[in-house]
Amino acid sequence: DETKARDSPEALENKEPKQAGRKLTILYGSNTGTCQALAQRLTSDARQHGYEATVADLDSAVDRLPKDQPVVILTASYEGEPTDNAAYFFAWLQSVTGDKKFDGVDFAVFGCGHSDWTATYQRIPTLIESLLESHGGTKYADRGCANAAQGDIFSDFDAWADHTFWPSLLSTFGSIVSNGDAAPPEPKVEMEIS
Ligand code: FMN
Repeated sequence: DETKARDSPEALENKEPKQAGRKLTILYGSNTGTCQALAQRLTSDARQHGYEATVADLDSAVDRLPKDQPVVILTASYEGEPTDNAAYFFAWLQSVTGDKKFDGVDFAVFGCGHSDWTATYQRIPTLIESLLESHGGTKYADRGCANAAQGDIFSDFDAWADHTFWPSLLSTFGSIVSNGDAAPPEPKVEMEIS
């Protein structure tokens, strides 16, 4: 019976190598660790959505924003300026000219801020989004924002991730988990009629 199952066409189909997870790049700008922690959180969620995530700070992406996989940027602002590990990245974005540089860059942005900084609330995430867009980048999910002055940054982030980020990412780029693995059949329930 086992041999039969192994040699059946269905069994051979199941021997096809599983595709590796799709790729996702997570970039953060963080001074005191909040956005870095959110990046770690997203990384562990990625796997269960069929994505293999790479995490790095924004400065490591200067002149190398990937164009072959979606990018998600999580960042704070300080007195309206970028974090220490996003300063080169932000200066580089501002130096870009023309409307083609980020053709092929698919991105989404989440900002952490504090509304006590009234004039510069969410300045850096907002500017990163508009600079990427104005130079040809494509936004695949609406920007999220958390305000440290009210509520909890982590639950605001989770709400954005669950209701905006993942649904947009999965509908734009697909998911191995949902496309590749058929749901297991319903167990048969046999009822005894007496
Ligand atoms: N948030 C803003 O939205 N705009 C600001 O201009 C701003 N300036 C800040 C300046 C200081 C000195 C501090 C302590 C916070 C400021 N914030 C501002 C709030 C931080 O961006 C927010 O707390 C964020 O969650 C910090 O993220 P991080 O831990 O990843 O660095």
